[in-house]
Amino acid sequence: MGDYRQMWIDLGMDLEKHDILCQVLPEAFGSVYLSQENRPEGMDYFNFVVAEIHGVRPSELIAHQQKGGKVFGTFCVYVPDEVIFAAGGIATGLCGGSQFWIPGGEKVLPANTCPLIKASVGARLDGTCPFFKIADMYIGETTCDGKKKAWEILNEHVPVHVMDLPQMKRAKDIKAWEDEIKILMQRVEEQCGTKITAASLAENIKLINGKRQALARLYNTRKNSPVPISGKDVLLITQIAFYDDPARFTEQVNALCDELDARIAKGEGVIPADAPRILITGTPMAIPNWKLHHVLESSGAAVVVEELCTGTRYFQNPVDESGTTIDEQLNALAERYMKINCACFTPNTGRIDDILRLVKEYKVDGVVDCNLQFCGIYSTESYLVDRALKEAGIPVLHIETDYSDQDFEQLRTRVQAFLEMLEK
Ligand code: BJ8
Repeated sequence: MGDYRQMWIDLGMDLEKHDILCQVLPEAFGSVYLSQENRPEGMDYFNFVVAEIHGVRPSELIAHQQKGGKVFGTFCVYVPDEVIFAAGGIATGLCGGSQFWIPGGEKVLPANTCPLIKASVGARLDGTCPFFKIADMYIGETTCDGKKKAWEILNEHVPVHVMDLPQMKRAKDIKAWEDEIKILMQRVEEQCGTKITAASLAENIKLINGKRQALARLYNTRKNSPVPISGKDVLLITQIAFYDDPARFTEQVNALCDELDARIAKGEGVIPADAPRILITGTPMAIPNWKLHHVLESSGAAVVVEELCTGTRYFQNPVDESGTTIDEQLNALAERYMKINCACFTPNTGRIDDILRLVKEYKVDGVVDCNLQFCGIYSTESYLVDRALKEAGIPVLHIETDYSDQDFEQLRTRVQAFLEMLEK
């Protein structure tokens, strides 16, 4: 990584603690990622983004602020980035995916809080993540109870605007979400000192749709056998999608897809064609949470698709681009975002329909339903996921884990037994 010490000092970060993180991350990345063989050349860009994770993009965000721009940190795929970019702001995902931040979170949160929330709060309170320090405002949402309470704690350090997400999908709920997007729009306009116009919103709906299309193209390449790219690499790209510059990211993903198309034409892959094909469903995997993919793929499986917020939930369903007035556009945004299937909704049958559809489209042999510890909504929904998959005759393995490496060997044993069962 380049020398960004002065920038981190200016941000008021805890450099001593941060140095420890800077030592651990390259090691973890090297053993999980750089050990893979025959990776596409197009991964070089994404390797670079990770290697410079606390340097390059943070400096771009600071440069934006120096020109008077604002940065908004987000924690959920329901928050419409389009509105933030349309006001001239920059949206950046902030979910924490490292064990490193857990003790910091546990200083203010109960230990039986999900790791994603603990890590996110810890990253801010410990001062070891530049993204958390840079953001002028966080955008929270009323998805799960842990997050709702975490906003109150974070709000003591940085202004948090909370969007009230309805938890059913009736017409009145979609309308209510549209109203919430309108309120967000006003708040973002106030912060940025700009006015969103139908033209700026249309432009940014296109921009974010472009990112979705590129990701959809990338995922489509994985329908082939052998897969031209590992699940690990695709997970990394999806994680980077949350904070990279959207136009540059789209360009890089499309360039990678050109290379993957050429591989497919030659029948070239990264994992043998007879490897068991796995779909992962469950709670999101924020960077640098690569544990499950690593266990699966280093045990001989090919992860071919993720029904996750760091997966298909993030990019499927583009926003309708035909609206010409702000009201039409807000309605199109609400319609699109309310199609996301999060377990905080009741009922959430769309998620099960999606899993069954993806199993067919990606010719999946088995499903791993993996939830973060203490996530009540997803672990409760597991019962319904499990039943639907069993009824459809699809083998499923249920896993509950956290960010630590303590259960790594136990996970490996369970995953290997599952893969052996699929091979029979
Ligand atoms: S749309 S999944 S990103 S809320 S934080 S719910 S793991 S207990 S992240 Fe999420 Fe939006 Fe839904 Fe997706 Fe559970 Fe943890 Fe809550 Fe979590």
